[in-house]
Amino acid sequence: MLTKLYGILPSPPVRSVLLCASALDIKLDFININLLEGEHMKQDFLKKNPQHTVPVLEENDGFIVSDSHAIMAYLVSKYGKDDSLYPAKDLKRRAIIDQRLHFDSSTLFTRAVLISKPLLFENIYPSKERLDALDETLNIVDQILATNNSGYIAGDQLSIADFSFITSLTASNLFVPYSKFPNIKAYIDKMEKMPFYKENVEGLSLLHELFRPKLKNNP
Ligand SMILES: N[C@@H](CCC(=O)N[C@@H](CS)C(=O)NCC(=O)O)C(=O)O
Repeated sequence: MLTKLYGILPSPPVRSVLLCASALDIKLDFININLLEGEHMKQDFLKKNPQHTVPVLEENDGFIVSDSHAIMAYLVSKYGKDDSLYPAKDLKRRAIIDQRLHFDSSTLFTRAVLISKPLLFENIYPSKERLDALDETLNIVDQILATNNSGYIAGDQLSIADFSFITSLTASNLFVPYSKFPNIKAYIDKMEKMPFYKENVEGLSLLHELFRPKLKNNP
């Protein structure tokens, strides 16, 4: 039996795990959890993840781990042919990747969610403060990419941090267009050409379909 991944395609962190699985060339059994119908609040799912978020990974021996960043680190360590996407022994490279993963968790994805969640569930249009906070974050990402100057978000090669950033950035584009951030634009153009990127396409377009009508009807 395949390892299970609980999620929903429009979710950026779910897609990060799918990009990672594709880069590792592993198949997962995808189980849809419809957040819009509240399936993440049902007892069966809450037993797996009391935080009621997707993605959640479940191994056949009953091992369960949630959070896309933790899941990707686990998948590389357990199933990777090598550890290049998340090094076990190169501590300095791993520290930089960890910094980016925490930045995504604490700031980039979170600031986008502070806009998307009220809009999706309560039709609350984002305040200027929230849009400015996301704009400020994208400016930081643009600077990281400029300083790094490798085409990757951490160090000079592909890592799991790229899977987090590419899904968070392409989702944030709904609210703050990245056209004014040249390094983000170049980064996305580069990632779109990578073989694993195909896993981002359908979910991203579903996310845009969900939000576009809501954004059109607001100031
Ligand atoms: N840091 C988490 C964030 C996961 C997350 O917030 N997922 C959203 C969907 S994009 C969710 O499940 N929201 C439902 C909820 O918060 O109840 C990760 O990377 O997995």
